[in-house]
Amino acid sequence: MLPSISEELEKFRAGLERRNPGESEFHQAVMEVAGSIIPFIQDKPVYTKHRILERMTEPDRIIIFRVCWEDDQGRVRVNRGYRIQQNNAIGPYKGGLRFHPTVNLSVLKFLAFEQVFKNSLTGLPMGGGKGGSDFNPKDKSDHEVMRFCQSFMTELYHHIGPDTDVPAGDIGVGQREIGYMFGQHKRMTNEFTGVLTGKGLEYGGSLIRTEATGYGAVYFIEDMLAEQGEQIDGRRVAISGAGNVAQYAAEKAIQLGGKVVTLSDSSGFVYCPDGMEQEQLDWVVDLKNNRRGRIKEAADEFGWEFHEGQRPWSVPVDLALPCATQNELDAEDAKLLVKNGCIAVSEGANMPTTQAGIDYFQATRTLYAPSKAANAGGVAVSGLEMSQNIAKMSWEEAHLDERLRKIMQRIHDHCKEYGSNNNGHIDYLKGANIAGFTKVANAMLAYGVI
Ligand code: NDP
Ligand code: 2IT
Repeated sequence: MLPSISEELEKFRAGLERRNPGESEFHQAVMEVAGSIIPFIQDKPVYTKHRILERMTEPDRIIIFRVCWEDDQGRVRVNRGYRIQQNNAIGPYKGGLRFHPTVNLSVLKFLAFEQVFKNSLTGLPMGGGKGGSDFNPKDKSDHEVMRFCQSFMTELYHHIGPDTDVPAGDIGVGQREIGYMFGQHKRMTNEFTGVLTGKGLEYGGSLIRTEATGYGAVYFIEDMLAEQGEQIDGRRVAISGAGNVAQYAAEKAIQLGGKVVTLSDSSGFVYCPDGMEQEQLDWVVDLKNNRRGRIKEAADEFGWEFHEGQRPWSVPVDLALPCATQNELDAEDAKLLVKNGCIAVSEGANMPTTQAGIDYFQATRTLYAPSKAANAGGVAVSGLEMSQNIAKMSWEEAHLDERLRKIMQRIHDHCKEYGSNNNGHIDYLKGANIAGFTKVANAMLAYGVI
């Protein structure tokens, strides 16, 4: 007799935990995918015989290195650098770099694993990777950030290249950090190539890349709502975070007539019950990107409420876009959101909802767009930046936004195709996992046992 799905899943979990002890974020991301894929492949022995899912959980390679630099007082500082090259079955490794004190192997392995499925969903030829460091750019001067980035790239450059591995930004890595790293790579190789994405427009960057992740997450929620005959116009929207993804999710939500009532950072959230104006959002963008201030200053400036140490999921909203970090929305938050009338969630951040939170959204049939689908717009426009670099051309803004819009719509439709249940409910998580898996798995089968 064939083992049951739950027996298969438990056996798979035991192997995963034995091979990767203590890596809770990595276990969480893999088991969330396995929950869709193990039932899907049960009657497709080609995938089980070739151990495709097991092979996908094992990174192609992990590079760990020391990063030494000198602070403004002349003291020697030591950080750890990482690059996880997870899977290049369908294209060069591609994925961001995160600089944050919470960075460790488990966090980067979960991000690299997710990236493989996300990049596959974009329809572009990109494999998956992720990297970063436990360096904290927040309390450092520009010169310290520059010295760190130069030291980091002095080691990383051995392992990357436009046809090998193309890093980009993530938490703590924006255009400033990309500029310093690209400059160092160019200096060391004497080559000007598209080895990083998210570059400044003057040196090979793409229009719409800065906006792409946030815009894409809103386009996805627009498509989920349209499927139900609904729209964003007039809806109340809670957004967490105040960084790159949150800023442009807020901008697009406002453009489509939504009322953005919250933003947050790691110190708490601001509540603006009537919805913020674009000019107020511009002020927040300047605060965060140029003055590098705290979100409370926006509450002081505009007379909004500030809720110290809290997350924004307790206020009544129709739509929620978690855009800060992993596991920032748990089952209690999910219950509160649904109780207060929330009908749709689109994840701008990577894995922001805990498994129990996801289960609650699924059980209540709340429209739920998982990060690997909802935030794929960022890496998709990174893929378009790579194409422009290879062609030595720059495409126009309207063309790029249209490409992004179409890519998000196609991801939505793929998720619907693989995630539609008999009861009429669309399980976007199952759809995203299966659609993302299939392309990578079939490429791996073509290569044989490697
Ligand atoms: P930024 O560094 O620009 O902004 C991060 C925001 O999240 C800040 O407001 C930060 O607050 C908050 N935050 C970070 N860590 C925590 C924490 N532990 N607790 C509470 N708040 C926190 O990063 P991005 O906007 O680029 O990234 C946000 C999310 O989106 C991440 O999950 C990232 O992986 C994901 N993502 C990013 C893409 C991109 O293109 N940039 C693409 C796809 C996904 P504070 O300043 O106080 O730390
Ligand atoms: O999580 C992500 O998709 C990113 N941080 C963007 C990756 C990229 O290569 O643009």
